[in-house]
Amino acid sequence: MENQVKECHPTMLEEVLDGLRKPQKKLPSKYFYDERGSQLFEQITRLDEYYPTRTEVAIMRENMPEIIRQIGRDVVLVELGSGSSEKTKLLLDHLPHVTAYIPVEISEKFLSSVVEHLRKKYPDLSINPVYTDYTRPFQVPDIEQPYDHFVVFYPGSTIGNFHPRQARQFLATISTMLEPGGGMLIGVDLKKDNEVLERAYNDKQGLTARFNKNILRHINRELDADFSLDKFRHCATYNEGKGRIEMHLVSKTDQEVTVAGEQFHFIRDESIHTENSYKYALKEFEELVSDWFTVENVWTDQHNYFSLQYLQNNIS
Ligand code: AVJ
Repeated sequence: MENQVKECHPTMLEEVLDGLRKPQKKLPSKYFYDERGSQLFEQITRLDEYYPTRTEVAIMRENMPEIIRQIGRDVVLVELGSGSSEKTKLLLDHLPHVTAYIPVEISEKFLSSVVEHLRKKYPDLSINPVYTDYTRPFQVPDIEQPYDHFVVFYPGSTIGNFHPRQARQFLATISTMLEPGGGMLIGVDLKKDNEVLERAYNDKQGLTARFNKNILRHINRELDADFSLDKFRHCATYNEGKGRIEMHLVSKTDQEVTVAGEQFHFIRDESIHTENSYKYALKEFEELVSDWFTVENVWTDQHNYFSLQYLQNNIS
């Protein structure tokens, strides 16, 4: 992978203030993931209502030999937003020879404890964690051992958090990072019945609501802000026209909130848009990636809820 030119990127404070100054207030969904947020997300993945994780893991288990063949030998596996690395363990248990594993994760505390666990479980594997926000250019550690190619593992349909325009930009960046022969193993959530979708983001236990509100807690701690979590309610609906689940935090009352000395006014029922989760038809996704990647393989479940895809880098 080539090193990237370091550009000027806004800080968390700039991104947060920028979002809150908009007529429709919004916050970048990556700020859900402090240590607590990462743990809450792990709990969400085990909910009955939340089909994506369970379905993706089942797809992996059912198609393992083919997936392994597709990834190939002597691979450097880069995982973006590695979280608990649960799905990676499935791959690592089956891949014949992995040169190195590079988990990339924004939550430092969370990643360091996962890496500790992985080093015990795979003592012979070279693990080179990168603690960063992978939506910004980052340097991939030098790989000392000989390797054949890079594969970027991007499971969970996290690509759905990007607006399609941003997703294209992101794919273009990944494509320039990959040397010839490289590819991407990516999870993509599919369009389906609205009810199934909405249930997945409105669980009975209220875990998704806590996860959503955790973004305010994270901002309070990190940026000297004074959001009261009790004064907002969780809202998640499927926007059919745009093909996305939208999560919002809705103000229960008129209120003022201060972030790093700047005041923000909320009227009752005004929302902060905290997340988009785009759902794709297979054709739409193929079209989305086509400037940079060829869809080599698509694996799905029996209900066509979710897909795991192998994208081959076009650019050589
Ligand atoms: C991790 C981005 C794939 O969009 O389904 C779960 C995050 N948000 N519940 C998703 C999430 C609310 C999740 N992704």
